Amino acid sequence: MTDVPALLAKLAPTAPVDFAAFGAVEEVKLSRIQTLAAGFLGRNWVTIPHVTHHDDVDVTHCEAMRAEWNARTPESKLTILSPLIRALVASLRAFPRFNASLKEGGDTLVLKKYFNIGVAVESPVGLLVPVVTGCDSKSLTEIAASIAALAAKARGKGLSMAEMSGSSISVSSLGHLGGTGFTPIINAPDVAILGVTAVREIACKAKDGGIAWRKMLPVSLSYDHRVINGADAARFVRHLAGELQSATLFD
Ligand code: CAO
Repeated sequence: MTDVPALLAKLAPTAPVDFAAFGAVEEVKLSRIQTLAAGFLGRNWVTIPHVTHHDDVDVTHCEAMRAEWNARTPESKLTILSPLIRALVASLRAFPRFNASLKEGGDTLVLKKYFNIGVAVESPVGLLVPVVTGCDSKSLTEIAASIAALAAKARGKGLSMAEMSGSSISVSSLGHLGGTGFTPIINAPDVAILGVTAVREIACKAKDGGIAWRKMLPVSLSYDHRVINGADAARFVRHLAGELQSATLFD
């Protein structure tokens, strides 16, 4: 049997490096938020056995409905994030193990009956994950308004610890910047995080054998392999894909 503490003790220590010996450098202090986040991210990366499942989700219909919505109600425009959160809530209902946390000791799973979605927000002082509460009872407009209000607070340093607590699962969207996939770090005590990158048009085979251009959203689901197995992660993402094509997503 492997003696894990003994194994860790044998790892080479990280030696201090005098970077200035190699050329000009400048030192910049990390912000308080960055220092705190570093501790949490490092802990989560080391203590949770992460696996990331990648897939492309067809959002052609969703994007058409969103374009219609935005043309109809320009005063409350939506990005893809709000319908994505609604589809995520429906997927959590179908797969309760994704809306859970492991209790200390690691032998009991707490299944949550609430649907609070953490949303990673980039701010000048670092990454913050405020939580949009009660997403199962919020309209798309209310979800979008909550994200906007929380993001504004995060960027203005006004976010409280309470507003960053109690998530079911988290979403990290880099879609406005591009990308084809990444490996988001789970926001413990959640057991999964959904990363999304930029929607892009892909030529697919149409039913008649010709070419059909489809809008695809790349999704990257990191999950805690102690709680979720790979097959369930694949099923969860396929379910999410179905929910994003639902005719009632924008009702
Ligand atoms: N594909 C293509 N375009 C997308 C997109 C996607 N998946 N997601 C958003 N966009 C577009 C929006 O439609 C919007 O377009 P318009 O300017 O034409 O209206 C534009 O990108 C900007 O969107 P946004 O970022 O303002 O809004 P959002 O609802 O997508 O996201 C928020 C809000 C707060 C989550 C986001 O601003 C943010 O801070 N993301 C950073 C998350 C992050 O850093 N994650 C990394 C964590 S790991 O280090």
